Amino acid sequence: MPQVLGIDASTQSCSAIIIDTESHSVVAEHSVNFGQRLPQYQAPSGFIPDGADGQVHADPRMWLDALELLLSELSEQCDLSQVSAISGAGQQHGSVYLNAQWFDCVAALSPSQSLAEQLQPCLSRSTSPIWMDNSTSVECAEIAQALGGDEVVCAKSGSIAVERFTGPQVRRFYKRQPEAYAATARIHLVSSFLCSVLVGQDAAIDTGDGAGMNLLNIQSWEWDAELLQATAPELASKLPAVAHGDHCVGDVATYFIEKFGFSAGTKVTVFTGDNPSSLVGMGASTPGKCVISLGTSDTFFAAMPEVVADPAGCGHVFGNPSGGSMSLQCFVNGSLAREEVKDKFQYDWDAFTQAFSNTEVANEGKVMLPFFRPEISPRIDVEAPLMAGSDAFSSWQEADAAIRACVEGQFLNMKRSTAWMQLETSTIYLTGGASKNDAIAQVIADVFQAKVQRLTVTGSVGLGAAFRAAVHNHGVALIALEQAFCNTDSKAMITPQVAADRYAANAASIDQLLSS
Ligand code: ADP
Ligand code: XUL
Repeated sequence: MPQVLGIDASTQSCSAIIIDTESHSVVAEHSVNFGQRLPQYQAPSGFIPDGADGQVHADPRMWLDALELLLSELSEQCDLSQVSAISGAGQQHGSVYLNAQWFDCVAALSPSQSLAEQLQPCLSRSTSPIWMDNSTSVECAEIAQALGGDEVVCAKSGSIAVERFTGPQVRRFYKRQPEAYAATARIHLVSSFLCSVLVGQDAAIDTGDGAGMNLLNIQSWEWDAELLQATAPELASKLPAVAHGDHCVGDVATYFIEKFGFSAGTKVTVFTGDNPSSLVGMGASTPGKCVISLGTSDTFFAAMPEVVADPAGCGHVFGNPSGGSMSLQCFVNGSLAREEVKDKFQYDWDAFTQAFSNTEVANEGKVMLPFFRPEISPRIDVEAPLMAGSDAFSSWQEADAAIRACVEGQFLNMKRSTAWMQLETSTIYLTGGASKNDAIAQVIADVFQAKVQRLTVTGSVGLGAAFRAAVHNHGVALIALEQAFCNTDSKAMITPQVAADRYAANAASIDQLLSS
């Protein structure tokens, strides 16, 4: 059977795509938005707002309920018994804490009750810290000190100790709730948690998502004993196995066969992180293509021919699900920052887009770094945008200029922050929820002096997961899938409309804002 399913469990929604690997068509696509469909979890943007001390958590039962809704609604659109292989991806770094009941419970899921009802007793921590959490500065410093400095942690794990990464999050949990930590028998990532549920057994963490934990050694691709020791006691026994991206975890569990009509024997490939999966779905598995993803976070990433570390300590090396490694830089103030500026003026996306026609490129020198929450690229602990220009602009009296400044500032900052990757950026491949916005794409083209391309099939995270299921379970050639599904819409290509030096003064102002 040629149909494969890719699942994308991202920050704000859980989505699915089914593709036919013989006819090269999209069979079905569906998405469930957490905030809209599951308001009982009080997470309008996928996380519980207003956490104390930089804490950002979500309820893992919300992800389970969303998975059920997604598959139930998908089964109304198409026949899931035709799906022969599945893989998936999750928002990176977030962690799920489970007690010893987990192992038996996940293997005995009954279709007469929901996943959330059955797995709730297994949670040793009721909520999960996610990638937006920045509450662990103290723990990051402790881990760095124990290892002998940031450089050592970075050389081992591909990143310096980073607040949102799983290891520092685990350490904070261990320090603050030692009994609950002791009662934790397994710590999963969002990706490996959902994969485990799907196969009804404890699943491995892949090298793509595992490298976002400050626990995995990127030379050996095994848990690093020193990093584990610096993080929390007896951590090795609480972590699942590590697997490369081609690992087949098992067959889909009876729960999903009986409830949603999957066929017995449907194979499941190990899940990965949303960004590594997007790398595959964008047809960027081999070095040479540079991707910007505009999801909840903005990310900039590419497959790398060799491991390159960021001297500023803000970038990351992750495993590439297709082999080798990838580099990535993440910007916290992405889509939600654009939304904040839009909502400040009660604009909709059309009015937001129109603002670019009402203003000039480079915005008469008015610049903004829209850091509504502390930024990580670069690290700045502020909770309000940094602005420079006229008084009226800086006091939010110029709606259209503020919108242009927000977007221009985001990508001027992205350009300066990602220079360490030394990538050839004459073409940039754009994906994620905001990538459909031509005005944003034009700013990217102008700032980077690059052609901006988007794929005709959107949802690169789910598409990458579907590709991985087809490649690793059915031996389908990745190149054939890329040729069939990763076509760019040439009519929608955006090219630079201004000279390279047009942004020079604004770039200098951004440098100044960042250094002051
Ligand atoms: P994630 O995968 O992180 O859950 P998505 O890739 O689905 O997120 O992107 C969601 C974001 O896309 C929303 O937060 C929203 O700000 C943004 N978005 C949606 N439509 C537009 C638009 N027309 N212009 C700009 N941004 C948009
Ligand atoms: C990457 C990161 C985010 C999350 C959510 O390091 O923190 O991009 O993966 O998309």
